[in-house]
Amino acid sequence: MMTDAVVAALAGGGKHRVLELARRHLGMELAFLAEFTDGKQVYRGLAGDAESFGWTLHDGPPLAQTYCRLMTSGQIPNAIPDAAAHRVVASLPVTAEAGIGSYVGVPVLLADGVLYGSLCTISHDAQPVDQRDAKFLMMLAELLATEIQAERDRELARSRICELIDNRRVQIALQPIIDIATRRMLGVEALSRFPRDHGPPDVVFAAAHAAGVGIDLERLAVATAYDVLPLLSAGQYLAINLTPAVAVELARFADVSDVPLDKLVLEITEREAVEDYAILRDALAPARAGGLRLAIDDAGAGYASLHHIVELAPDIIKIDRSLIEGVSSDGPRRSVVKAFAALAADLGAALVAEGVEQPADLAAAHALGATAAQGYLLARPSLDRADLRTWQRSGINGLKAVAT
Ligand code: G
Ligand code: MN
Repeated sequence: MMTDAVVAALAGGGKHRVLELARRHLGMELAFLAEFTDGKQVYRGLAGDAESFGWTLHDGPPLAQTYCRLMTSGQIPNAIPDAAAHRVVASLPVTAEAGIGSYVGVPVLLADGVLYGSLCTISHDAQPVDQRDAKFLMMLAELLATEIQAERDRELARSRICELIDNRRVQIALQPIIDIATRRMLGVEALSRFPRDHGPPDVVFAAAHAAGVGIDLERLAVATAYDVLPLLSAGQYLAINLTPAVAVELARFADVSDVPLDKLVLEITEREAVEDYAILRDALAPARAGGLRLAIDDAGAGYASLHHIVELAPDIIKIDRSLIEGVSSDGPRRSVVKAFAALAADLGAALVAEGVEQPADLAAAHALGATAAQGYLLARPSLDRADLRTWQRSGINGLKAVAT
């Protein structure tokens, strides 16, 4: 019963409710969570009549004069039913100053065994508290410690991401998209890369969104990718990747007047659902009217099945690499690519085969109707601006990264 209440209290947001639960269950006047920091006992949570004890949040006395320090160092027990009758605490100044009659306190230990502080309840009157009450508080302390640890982890993750954003530590890797017939570069896809110790890009973006700064990171990535625009030859495009939700958000605040929209392709992945197509269509309409092209990325691999294509009338369809790998020898894959080719032709969309690694798959995709391709076979997704210049001069053969 009590455990359910505790879980509900935590799920319902937190520390204060757990403190309130501790106070009520023990029948005390005040419950508090204190952090031991810089030699002080700082109150991080107070539930009950803190004022009558003269205590305020984020304030606290030097640790040396506290019950909690004596308790965590084993000099007093966890439960003191009558402070006036206790040899050690009776003479502590705080006993008279705050008017403490009884006390139950337990340490709060974080996952790594580090002492965070204490969870305590106090009353002005003497109360028949005992070790059973302390045991109950210990259980709550464990739950609070989990919450505190999670908060710290979140804060750490947030500051790591903010450091990335503040110092603009994103690099853009480029991967050409090639016209299969002519081997000319139609455009480049921009892929964000972050310092290795932050993990792969999708993990970094997910962490940024979880930390509430996802849009800032997305905006930085897009702005950095735009640096490539001046390097493109006439007719070539820069493709950037956004999830549907981020596309709506960025489009809302975008000042599209500075961007050569006719050189830009927005890739929307099929791996993410679109909650409301009308909202996405409306958000993108001004930019599309100005020349922005829309590509459906990872087509055939997403949960959205064909909905994105039907609802968004893309200019480009990019077939996911899971359908391209082995297309030269796999009947069902051939059928799917052929169907995409028919669909693309009907919609007037260009068809790109993604993730081409084998010459036979490239030839098959071409024969089945894909006009453009992208993949390790043609160029790695790791070109920088200098590589791009080389490419502009000497085409596919000028690239050291090209497989043969
Ligand atoms: O979903 P999207 O198409 O934006 O994904 C691009 C990713 O695909 C990049 O991270 C890139 O590293 C990867 N990629 C590009 N070409 C190939 C390829 O030929 N094979 C494989 N396995 N991955 C590729
Ligand atoms: Mn893409």
